[in-house]
Amino acid sequence: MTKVITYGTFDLFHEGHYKLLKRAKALGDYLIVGVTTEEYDQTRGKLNVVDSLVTRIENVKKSGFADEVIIESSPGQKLLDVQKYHIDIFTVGSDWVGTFDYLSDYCKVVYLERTKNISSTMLRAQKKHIQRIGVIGTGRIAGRFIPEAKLVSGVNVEAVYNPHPESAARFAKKWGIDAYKEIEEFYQAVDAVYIASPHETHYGYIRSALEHGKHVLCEKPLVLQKAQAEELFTLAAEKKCILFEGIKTAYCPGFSKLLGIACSGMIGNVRSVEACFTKLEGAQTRELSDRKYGGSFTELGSYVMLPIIKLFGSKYEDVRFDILKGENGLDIFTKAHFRYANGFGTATCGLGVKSEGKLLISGTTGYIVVEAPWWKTAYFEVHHENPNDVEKFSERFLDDGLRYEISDFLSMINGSNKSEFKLTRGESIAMAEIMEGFLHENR
Ligand code: C2G
Repeated sequence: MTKVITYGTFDLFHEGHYKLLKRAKALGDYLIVGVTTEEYDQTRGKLNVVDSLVTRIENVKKSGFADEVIIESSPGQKLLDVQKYHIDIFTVGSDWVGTFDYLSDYCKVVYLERTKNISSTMLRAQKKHIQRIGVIGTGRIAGRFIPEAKLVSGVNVEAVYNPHPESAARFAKKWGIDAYKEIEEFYQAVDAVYIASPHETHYGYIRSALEHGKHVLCEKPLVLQKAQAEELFTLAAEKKCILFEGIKTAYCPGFSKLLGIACSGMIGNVRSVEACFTKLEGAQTRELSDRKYGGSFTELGSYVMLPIIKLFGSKYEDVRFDILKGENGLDIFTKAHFRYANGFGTATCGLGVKSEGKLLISGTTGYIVVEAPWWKTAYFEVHHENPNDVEKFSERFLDDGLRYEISDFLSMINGSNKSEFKLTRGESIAMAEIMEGFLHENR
């Protein structure tokens, strides 16, 4: 008798799960299915799991392919199960290729092709909707988005669009999704889009996506002009669509905790916020060669403005820029100085100057310091006058950390406005205004 084992969360049970189990069963005579516990999914950083363990087990049983269901509750369990149950074949979807090769010393490891498009009749029949996401742009960040989206239950990245069809085809092949040459067809295939194209193209893509009734998660900077941001948020409201600016820091649990503490009075009244983010780039990179929209502030300014705007608000009295330019006239190091009625902020960013990437929040009774990479906030300290009086805080920030914004985006689409405060329209509009002021002065 050939014994096969497979594992999964099996949340919002869909056709992809069904087909996987069917093919797993066909590999042998007896199929064991391991269903993950909520705790295990939390430790491995999976967000938004909707169905309870009991429901997920029931759904696996209902498929009719499982001869036995077990519970998976810890990371090392697979190796033990394979030995304990005398398994001949371990199988899982192709999104995991390579990950479980270590089991091949004990049994055969088979990766079955993942089902690309899962929003089928089966889902509609169950009245559960999985948001089909399409990606616009195929650069580095788009590649980071896909593995992160896999860890958010309730979304499925299905499509990619790039005006250069070869780039789209390459990206689609790598990630097992569909490439579209025509943007109209692309919009037909998805419910929401993630825009990760060059900065200056954001406005056009956001507009067209909203006009097609698609929710939008757009990489920072959302747009480069205040009026464009206002217009797009108005359009989103008219179309009853979510428009969300993806500054990952704003949605990560550590940063939310930090803001809560800064506002709680633990350091008295906040009087100064200094944020710095530098990342050395070669002269040939897009960031340093795109004469019109490249440079350090358009690239990194959103991150360093964020804590200032979050803590002091959008109504600054003045903002002034100190700019160091490279040979081609692009800013390689920029400081934006903000003045508020009760304090000031400095946002420093660099692509051609390296500095200490720190976030320092000073208050009337103490200060908060977050070392680099503070934009992936995982650990910070609260200090007071007495140098021995230091409180330490930490939160998880997993992998590339995009899953937090994807999870909040999904909650907003599903009708919960509970995360809107993390980055409001007013804050995104204020940042677009500052970008506009910067570009006006310096291009
Ligand atoms: N799957 C698929 N097609 C999809 C979605 C999922 O073939 N469109 C497969 C996955 O590759 C996996 C199984 O269905 O083999 C269950 O998927 P999930 O519930 O997403 O579970 P996953 O996070 O992949 O967990 O220990 C858990 C395992 O490592 C897999």
